[in-house]
Amino acid sequence: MSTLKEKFQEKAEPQAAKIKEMLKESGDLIVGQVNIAQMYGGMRGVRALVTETSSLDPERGIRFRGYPIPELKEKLPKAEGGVEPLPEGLLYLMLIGELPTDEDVKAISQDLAARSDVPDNVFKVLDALPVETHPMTQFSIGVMAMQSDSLFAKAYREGVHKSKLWDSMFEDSMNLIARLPRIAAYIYNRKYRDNKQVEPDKSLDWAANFAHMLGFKDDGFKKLMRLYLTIHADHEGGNVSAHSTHLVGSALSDAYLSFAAGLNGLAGPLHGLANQEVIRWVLNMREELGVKVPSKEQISEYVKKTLNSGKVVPGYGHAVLRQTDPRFTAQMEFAKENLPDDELVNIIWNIYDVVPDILESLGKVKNPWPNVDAHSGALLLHYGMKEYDFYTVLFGVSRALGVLASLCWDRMLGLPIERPKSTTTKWVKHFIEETKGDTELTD
Ligand code: AMX
Repeated sequence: MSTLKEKFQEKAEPQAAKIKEMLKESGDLIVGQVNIAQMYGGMRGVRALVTETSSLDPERGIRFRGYPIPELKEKLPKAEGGVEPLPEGLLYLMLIGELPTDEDVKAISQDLAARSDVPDNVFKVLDALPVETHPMTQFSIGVMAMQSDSLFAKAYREGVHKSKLWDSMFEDSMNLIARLPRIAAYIYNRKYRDNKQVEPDKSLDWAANFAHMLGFKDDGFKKLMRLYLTIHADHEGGNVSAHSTHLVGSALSDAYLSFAAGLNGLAGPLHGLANQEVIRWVLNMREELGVKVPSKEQISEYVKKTLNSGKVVPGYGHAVLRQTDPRFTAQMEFAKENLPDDELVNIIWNIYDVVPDILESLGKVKNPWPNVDAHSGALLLHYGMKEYDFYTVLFGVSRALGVLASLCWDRMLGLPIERPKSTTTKWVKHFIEETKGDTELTD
């Protein structure tokens, strides 16, 4: 059986050649326009990136290589006796563009286990940080501490031909994916469990071993981790973590430098940090109201209070989606199946009944529906992970799968350094004056 790297090469090399041809023939076709509001408005809707691994439909949500989440849950290989997909299978799908077999996935699990040893210096670097440092900061530093191992940086320094750099990018990406759970678990155990570290169990799959190293023995938590690490892996190319990884990688920075940039973006409260913000917000609501299970009326009042104090309702809204996030739905289904009577989960569902109408009534929120972060914290809390500052690290472990698969594609396609044109408000004002002047003239 050929290795994942050989399969990637078999698939991606001819694709890279076809894209070159396509660009020669059709590179000058116009796909869109940009208006002034988009220049100041975070470039919403500007179609200016190519990302192969997944694509986001505003109404139907994420498609990984064309497959929506419910279909993935059905078609991706599972652990023995398991019901949730294995994230290794999604990595295969994103890299190769085809569904893997059970053997393909087993081979990835074994390969990741074989690559998973973390150099001692990384733990020393983490130990040197004040324990109160936010877990995402620690995680990013942990990733950076491994950068000296980069095979890509070494290959570049040794003058490897540009067309062959994808090979060392692939190796770095797989090494990084393999080691992230260990680093994340180390941070968790040092910060929250009196440094009680758990040695990896290399016979387990990637997600189950992560759950094990985090000190969770419950099979339910392993099951949750498999689902969690699958659904958070990718959300096309324009979101902050994917785009920053891609952008930094375009300077031929290696996978460590690029992924650390992505993690730092994920750590923002409008992006991946929203999952910790949701739980913080829900717990604050209970505390302020002095009730364990607030009624829908009480939730409604609290939402209005949040909005009136100039804050966002965390876990709601999206820059692209215009419907309930299928990743929210997948977690809701998991909860209905596994923990339907959980108090906090029921509060999350009541919030879902109340928030969209209120956000809609503001008349400015483009998507009043819940995103992925609205549900995840309640599931984690159910299994005993109460340290919500850590939640975004889980997101980061998962996000590595998508953004690093994309980075491998970037190098295989030989994409150039990213360098869009920026402009000044002075230029914009001048442009408006000229355009209006033209309009008046033609009138
Ligand atoms: N609560 C209150 N106001 C909201 C809101 C929410 N959940 N979502 C959007 N708005 C407001 C915006 O702040 C903006 O207000 P302004 O004009 O006064 O500045 C207005 O509605 C229009 O915004 P938009 O076009 O609908 O959204 P956007 O594309 O600018 O931002 C997002 C998208 C996700 C940042 C925003 O919806 C938000 O802040 N949500 C809460 C934070 C969150 O859950 N983030 C996680 C997103 C998923 C992820 O990346 N993990």
